[in-house]
Amino acid sequence: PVNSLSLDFLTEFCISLEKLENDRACRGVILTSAIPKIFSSGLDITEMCGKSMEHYAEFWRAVQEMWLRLYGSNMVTVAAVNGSSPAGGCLIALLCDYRIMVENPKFSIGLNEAQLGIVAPFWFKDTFVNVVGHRVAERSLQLGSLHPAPEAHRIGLVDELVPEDKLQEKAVAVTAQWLALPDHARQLTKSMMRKAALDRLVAHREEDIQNFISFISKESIQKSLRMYMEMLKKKKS
Ligand code: CO8
Repeated sequence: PVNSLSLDFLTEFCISLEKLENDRACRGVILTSAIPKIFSSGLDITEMCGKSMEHYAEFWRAVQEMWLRLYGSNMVTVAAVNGSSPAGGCLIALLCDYRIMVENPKFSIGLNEAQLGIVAPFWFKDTFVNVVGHRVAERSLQLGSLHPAPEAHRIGLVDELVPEDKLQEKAVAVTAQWLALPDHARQLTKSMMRKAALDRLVAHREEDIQNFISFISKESIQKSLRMYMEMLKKKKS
């Protein structure tokens, strides 16, 4: 109901992306949500609570896989952010080539992990720094900020704001603009800009999985996540 990134969602997402990547007729992808007001609620917190070490490893590998495939995609990728986009939701947008968000200040976007008592891994941070620069990323990450759309635009986290009814049209126009360039030159340029970050995760993938498992299975972290989930439920009642 909130497009949370569960293991199943991430697996399906990677398979779909791979199919499109291998389809020579497909040169660009627009990522958006079919759910009104929510782009994605980020990683599915229930996948990180009370599960086995094997499950944490499998889940984290799937998150890494999504990151590697989307950040390294040869296609033009445009995020049409039509609602709230915390944490992993923000990450999906960050991995695209261009971000367009609905101008409604009620929708916010950011890497808010610190608010949950957890820490965004270095590769989340790398993509954030590559979009907004070091200082803005540092402050935003330390505070776990969720930026309302106008602020997200001001700090460069999203490239453009549009009225809700113009989002799809704008995303198609931007994609067409990017696709007007020769694929080869654009793809090599993209790869040059992103290679260092991609190589870094590939080189440290197993170590990163072990770090995640030892971090997430700590009782203090499990407690923070449980409290956060309770807070989400209480907010509703
Ligand atoms: N995972 C699992 N369940 C979720 C999540 C989530 N991320 N987000 C919401 N839900 C559940 C809620 O608990 C609620 O469940 P129920 O119906 O059983 O009570 C249901 O979805 C609907 O949620 P809301 O009532 O809150 O729906 P709203 O429309 O009012 O709000 C929001 C939607 C804005 C998306 C809101 O739900 C929200 O803010 N969710 C939390 C988002 C969040 O903080 N996500 C962070 C996830 S962590 C992450 O992505 C990166 C982790 C990096 C790992 C670090 C290494 C250790």
